[in-house]
Amino acid sequence: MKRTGVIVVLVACALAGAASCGSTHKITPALPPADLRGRARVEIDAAQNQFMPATVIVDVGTKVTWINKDSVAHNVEKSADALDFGAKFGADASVFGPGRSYSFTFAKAGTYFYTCTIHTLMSGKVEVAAKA
Ligand SMILES: [Cu+2]
Repeated sequence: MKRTGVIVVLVACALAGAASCGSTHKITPALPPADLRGRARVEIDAAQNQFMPATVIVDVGTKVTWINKDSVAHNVEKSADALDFGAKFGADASVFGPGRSYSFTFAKAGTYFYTCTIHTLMSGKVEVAAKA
């Protein structure tokens, strides 16, 4: 009986996505980061209610553009307890509807968590690496 309970919890977490189980900074889907260092511009799709790739590694100074490829509005907002992005960050649903895009240039190294507050399992992370 006890073992069945553990399995039920694991399945529930898998179905709900990692963000609902444990740290608020779990990124879904939990795929390896896309290492996009060496590029001046990087694009992240908002598609099927996910940011893809959800985790990217970029250089300081890279311009990241989020593109809404869904048929519904999303937003891009700093996660509640995330590192200060160093400048005004984010796009609300009125400017990030279907087909719209939003860009932000990361000026400081660090790990930046963001989310769509409409779809709470929709979250991402930008790891900004200091140039070697
Ligand atoms: Cu959304």
